[in-house]
Amino acid sequence: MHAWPASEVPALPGQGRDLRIHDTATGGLVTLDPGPVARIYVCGITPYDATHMGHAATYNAFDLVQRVWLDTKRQVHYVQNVTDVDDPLLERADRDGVDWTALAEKETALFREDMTALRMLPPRHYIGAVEAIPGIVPLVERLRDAGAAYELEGDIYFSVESDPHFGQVSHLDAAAMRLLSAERGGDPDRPGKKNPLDPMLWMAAREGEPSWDGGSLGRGRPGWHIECVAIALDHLGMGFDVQGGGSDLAFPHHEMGASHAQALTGEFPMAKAYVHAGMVGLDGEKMSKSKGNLVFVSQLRREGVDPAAIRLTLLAHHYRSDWEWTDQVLQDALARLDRWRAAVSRPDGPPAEALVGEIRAALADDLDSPAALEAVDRWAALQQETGGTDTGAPGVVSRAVDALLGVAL
Ligand code: 5CA
Ligand code: ZN
Repeated sequence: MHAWPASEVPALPGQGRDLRIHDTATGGLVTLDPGPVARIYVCGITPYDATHMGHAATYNAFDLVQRVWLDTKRQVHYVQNVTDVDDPLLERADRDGVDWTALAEKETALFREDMTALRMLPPRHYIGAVEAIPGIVPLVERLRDAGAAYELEGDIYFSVESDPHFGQVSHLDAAAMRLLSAERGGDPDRPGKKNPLDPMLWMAAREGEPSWDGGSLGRGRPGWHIECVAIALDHLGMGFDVQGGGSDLAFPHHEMGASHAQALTGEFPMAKAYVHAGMVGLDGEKMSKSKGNLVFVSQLRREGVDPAAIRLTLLAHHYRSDWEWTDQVLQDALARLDRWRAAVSRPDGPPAEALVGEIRAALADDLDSPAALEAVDRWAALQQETGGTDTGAPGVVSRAVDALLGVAL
C-alpha cells in the first residue's frame, strides 16, 4: 500500500539530542540508543471512519519521535499498518450498505490527505492487513505446531501461557485484563478456551464475511494482534526501538502482540520501549468512532482551519496526558500561529541558537512539546518587546519549528 508524500525536513545547525521516553513496560523513562537506523512500529488506523483529533494526536507524538531521531542524523525505519479487515470495519460497511473494501479505501485515502496536511512524516512501509495475510498464515502455523496455539471449532487461539513474559507490557491484574479484553475485541466468555484471555490468531471463514486461503489453517481471516506482529517482524525484526500507539492499545493489543512475537522467536523483548499516547476526549468522554463524539481533521480543513493550527493544538498538550478537545484550545493555537508567523516574517530578531537548543532539549525529554512551544513563545515575545539585530534568526526559528515540530510558518 502506498503511504503519503513526505514534507521536507530542513537540516538544523548544531547537534540533536538522544531521546528519553516513557516506556509502559518498565513504567519509567528510558534513554533509547538506536543504531544508525532507528526502528519504530506505530499501529495504524482501522479505516471505517475519518481521522479524528485523537488519532491525529497519537500520530503527532510518533512524528515527533521521528523528528528527534532525524535531528540526530539517524535514518528512521518507520512502519505503520492499516487494519483494512476487522469486525468494526465489516460492521460499519454492513450498517451503511456499502462494500467494505470501498469503505476501507475511501477512509485510508482521507487519512493520507489528513496526514499530509498535518505534515506527519510518512512511514517507509505502509502495510494493509489484507496484503499481509500471506505472511501471517505461516506464523500462525508455526505457533500452532510449537504448541503455543490451539484450535477451537475451526478458529485458532494463541495460548497466553506460552509466553513467560505475558503481562509485562501492561502490568494489569487478571480482572482488569479480562474486562479490557471484553471491551477491546476479545472474547473472554467464549466456552472452551484454555484461558479466557487467549486471543484469536485465525478466524475460520464465517457465512457472508470475507475469507482467504489459510493453507493448513483452512479459509479464514487473521486476528488483530498477529497482523501487527507479522508486519513488524517482516519489516523490522525483533528488538526494534519503539512500539507505539494510543494508551488504549497497551492491553490487549500490544501485550498480546509482544507475546506472539516472543513465543515465535524465543527472543525478548519485541520492542525496547512501548510508548503510549494519552486519550483525547470530547464532552467528557474519550473520542471514539464507536461513540461518535468526534472532531474530524478533514471537517476542520473543509471549514478552512489552517492545518498548522490543528498541529499546534496537538503540540500544546503533552502526548502522555489525556485532554479534551474544545473550541478554546483551537482558538489559542490560531492566536499562537499568528504571533509566530508575524515574528518570523520580520527581517531580524534575537539570536536563535539558544532557542533551537531549548526545543531540542524539551523534545528529547519525553517529547515535552508544550515546553518547546513555550520556548518559541518567549523568543517571539522578546522580539516583539526589544527587537533584535540577528538577521539570520527568523529563518533559523522557522526552520527549527518546521524540522522539529512539523509546523510550517
Ligand atoms: N488499527 C488499530 C491498531 S492496529 C486501531 O487501534 N485503529 S484505530 O483507528 O482505532 O486507532 C488508531 C490509533 O489512534 C491507535 O493508536 C489508537 O490508540 C489511537 N486513538 C484512537 N482513539 C484515540 C483517542 N481518542 N485519543 C488518542 N488516540 C486515539
Ligand atoms: Zn496494531
